[in-house]
Amino acid sequence: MGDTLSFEQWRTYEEQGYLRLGKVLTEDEVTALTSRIDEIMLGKAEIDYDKLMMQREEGEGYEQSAQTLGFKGATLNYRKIQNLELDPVYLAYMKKPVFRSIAEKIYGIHTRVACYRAMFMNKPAFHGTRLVYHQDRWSNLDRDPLLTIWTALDPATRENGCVQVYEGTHRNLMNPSDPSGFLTKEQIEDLTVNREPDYLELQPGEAVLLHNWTIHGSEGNRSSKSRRAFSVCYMDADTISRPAEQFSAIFD
Ligand SMILES: O=C(O)CCC(=O)C(=O)O
Repeated sequence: MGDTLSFEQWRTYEEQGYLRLGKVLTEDEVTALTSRIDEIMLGKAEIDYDKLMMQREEGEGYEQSAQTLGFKGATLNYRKIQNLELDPVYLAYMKKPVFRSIAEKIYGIHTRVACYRAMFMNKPAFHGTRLVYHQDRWSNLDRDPLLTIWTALDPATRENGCVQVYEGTHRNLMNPSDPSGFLTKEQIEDLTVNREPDYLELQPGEAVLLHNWTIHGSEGNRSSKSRRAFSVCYMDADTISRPAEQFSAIFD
């Protein structure tokens, strides 16, 4: 794809709260990212593991681990790995010109953009926790990040727990005073009773632009292959968090 979105694409994004971007990675680039994350999970990467948030999925005789800094054993059975902006291979992907132009459109050309979260999300074969419907927002920030790019590294299918979204839900914040963006049981019932979500089935190397308020979630993986993905949330670099955190600038 090119480095800028068309007028039509922006209109679809504004209506839906998400947009399928199509292929943003070549096959070789996908292989570079998948090999790298496997290397990280297996403890073979030259990286400061003490700075990576690594959460192990349950399985292989382990409970799901806490989301804490540091390596938790050589296994491909990780659920989540955060702080991947510290990895040069992932950082290079995050800086692609197309993402810069999307960030400029969303935050304005004079806004410095930082990474709020650069996160590997994995659903190992026959595993993977169900992620209940939520909006991506955090009340410890003085303004909401608005932009997430979710990229499939493996095929993402209904069977292996692709992301499911509800169109048009980006217009309202469901629980403004709640610290997290998770919907209540009643809100989920109301939302799902008469409506199917859009299942974001994607090929490896395809990405979706998501407004952070778009309600989304995913099921577990019922297949024999992993569902690896990379999700990056870009924020206004002037965002203040409590307690204070440092965020790495991505686009100056
Ligand atoms: O990968 C998933 O299943 C969901 C990821 C998610 O919630 C996110 O990227 O914000």
